[in-house]
Amino acid sequence: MSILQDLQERNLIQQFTDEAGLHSLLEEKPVHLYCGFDPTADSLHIGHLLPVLLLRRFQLSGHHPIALVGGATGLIGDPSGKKQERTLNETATVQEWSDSIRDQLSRFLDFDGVNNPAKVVNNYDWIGKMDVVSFLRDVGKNFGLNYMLAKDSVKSRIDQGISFTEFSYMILQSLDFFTLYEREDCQLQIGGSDQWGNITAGLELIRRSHGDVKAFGLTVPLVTKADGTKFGKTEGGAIWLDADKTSPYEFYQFWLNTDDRDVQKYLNTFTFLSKTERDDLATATEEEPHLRKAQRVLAEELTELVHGKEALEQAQKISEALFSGEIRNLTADEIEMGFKDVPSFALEADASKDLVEVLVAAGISPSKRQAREDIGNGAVYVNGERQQKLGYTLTDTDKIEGRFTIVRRGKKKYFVLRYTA
Ligand code: 545
Repeated sequence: MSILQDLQERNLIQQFTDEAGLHSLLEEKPVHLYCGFDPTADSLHIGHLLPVLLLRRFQLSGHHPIALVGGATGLIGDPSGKKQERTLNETATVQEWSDSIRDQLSRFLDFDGVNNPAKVVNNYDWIGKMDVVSFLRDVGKNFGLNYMLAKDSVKSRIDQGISFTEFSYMILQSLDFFTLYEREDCQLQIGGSDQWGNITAGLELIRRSHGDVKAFGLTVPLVTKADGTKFGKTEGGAIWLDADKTSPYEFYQFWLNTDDRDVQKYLNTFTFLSKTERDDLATATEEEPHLRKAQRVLAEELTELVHGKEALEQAQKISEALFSGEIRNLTADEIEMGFKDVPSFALEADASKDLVEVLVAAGISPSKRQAREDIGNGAVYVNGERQQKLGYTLTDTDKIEGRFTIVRRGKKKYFVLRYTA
């Protein structure tokens, strides 16, 4: 199967500029292609994952991916898909974010291969040095005002307002494509569907100086959810690729919670599993939906891809411990991840820890009488073990690494006691 057939089968293509032309180019030789990422935050989130993985798919089929970090464009602000003018970020901040985005992107690509190693570039290297006269004479002259006003990113902002800064953004992205075309023989730009206008503007610029050349654009569709809510957002906010912002456990749980109606689509677009493997999982969902096998594989594939094998194993360990209630073997760090959204209560390390008093103080039981009843009924668990002794006092052995004690009341209600010095 050709790469384009594979992408089509996975439903990974929204739009092409010239399907037949691109198909024959990709079959003819290894092609250089790029996708740009503006440092508008210190991390990518899963909304950026499809184009990143698309670069990887192209690399796996022998092509040369280039990840562009928008050190310059990140200082300007792309109006595409934005209802309002952005506030400018500080130069130093954008610089810092550029470095983290570059490191993240690098994890998905292979730089060592002898045949088709990946590349990371930063558009500050050419845009940052450009003087204003050259910009207006050599680049700006190629863009008609009507052409620019007709772009969605501008047209949709006319009433609301758009600065000259954001209005000019498409020229910078076009200059990038043009520069990479000349310097790196880059013939294809990919991006999300919001990037269509910027990508085609770049093709226009290349055509104006190189005539009827072979350069192409391709966009991936927006990821949607069957329930109509926005993909990639949870109550806690975005699902980041940075483990410090979204722990591998949360990341794993996010995919595990995928709706049956969405899981096949996500397996197609986010994983590298073969058609047969994906078909088998579709059958599993149909025949034994309660086992959630497809969700489990999806969560495993993505957690390993983004965070590595060890982090996946840890996420699984935490998930199993929470599911079975046997949390004795969790480390304090694992508890921190697994119990992030669980109510917690601070306790002074050397205060008295009569269990009844702790249950009331932490709001786990509403009164001392109820607390005693809960303990007597066998509804109270300390670190996963039932504690039925009235008058029990928490000791140092109940402190996991001196930091936490996990109390459970009933089947599922968890509380974290955190010890403060
Ligand atoms: C800059 C210079 C170029 C080519 C492209 C760009 C960036 C482009 C853009 N892209 C988006 C983006 O989001 C922030 C990511 C880092 C926190 O704004 N003008 O930079 C997203 N992009 C990936 C997909 C996208 C797009 O990085 O294309 O559609 C999201 O899926 O919104 O020469």
